[in-house]
Amino acid sequence: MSDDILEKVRDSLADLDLENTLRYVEEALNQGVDVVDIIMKGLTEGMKIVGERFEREEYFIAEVVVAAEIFKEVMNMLKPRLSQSNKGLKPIGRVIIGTVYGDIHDIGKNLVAAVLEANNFEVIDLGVDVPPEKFVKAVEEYQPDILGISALLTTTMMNIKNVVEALEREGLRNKVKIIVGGAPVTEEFARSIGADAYAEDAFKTVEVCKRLIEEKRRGSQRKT
Ligand code: B12
Repeated sequence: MSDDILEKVRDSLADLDLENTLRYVEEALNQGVDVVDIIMKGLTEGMKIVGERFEREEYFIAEVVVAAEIFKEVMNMLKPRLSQSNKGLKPIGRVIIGTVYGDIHDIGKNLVAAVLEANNFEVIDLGVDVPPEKFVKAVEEYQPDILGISALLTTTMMNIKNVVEALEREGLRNKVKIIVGGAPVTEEFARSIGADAYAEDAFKTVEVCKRLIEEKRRGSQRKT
């Protein structure tokens, strides 16, 4: 039953049909389907299909832009439902997040930020196309527990390394845990550039960030 409606959400997003995407998301909510499933099995899977159609040249940039807009609109509607009642609670930790220089993809980063906030992290979002100096300045200014860096292109992935190196040069590397992610990024890559952690999706990110905070509080500099 719930798989059926999630397939409809997935396919209407993939077919760039805003009206039906919203309708099926409403229906899924009315059926009691978990918001997490709507996001991961419906919207994210739909976006994967859009990527595949783009690769096969069935879609062009214009279609991908429309899909991105639908995704964002639905997320605006779902975001309040993601939040647990954190009001009055002390945040678990502070996270700065941004998409690397040369890269303007932000749907995944925004989703990570929204899910972290819903799980009681304080999040400072630096946006997209963020140069290393801006990451460095933000780490200096806000002294976060964690820095999250997103890259969606194989060509911009290496720019994450420049951020890690810039933090090292400024003597800030040991003050912050670094987590990286985005479609082309892997655990192996994360290790190879000296990041502390990798997470494959927004919900895993919460788990990993909690672990990083504990490690940081224990004062351990051990790589994860
Ligand atoms: C939407 C999209 C766009 C939109 C972006 C709109 C926006 N506001 O973000 C637009 C149209 C602008 C775009 C442009 C381009 N794109 Co594009 N795009 C996509 C597409 C279809 C979907 C990406 C997406 O939003 N997915 C949904 C989200 C929810 O998933 P996600 O981003 O992977 O995020 C999750 C995880 O990765 C992780 N995560 C993400 N960030 C972080 C950060 C941290 C810290 C952590 C822990 C985890 C984490 O958690 C997220 C949530 O669960 C992908 C296809 C794909 N398969 O990824 C191509 C894709 C990424 N794009 C691609 C390309 C080539 C381009 C362009 C170069 C096209 C062009 N010729 O102009 C430009 C580049 C522009 C630039 N300089 O950045 C290629 C990249 C190929 C490669 N390997 O390098 C892809 C893979 C498409 C393809 N199959 O060819 N694109």
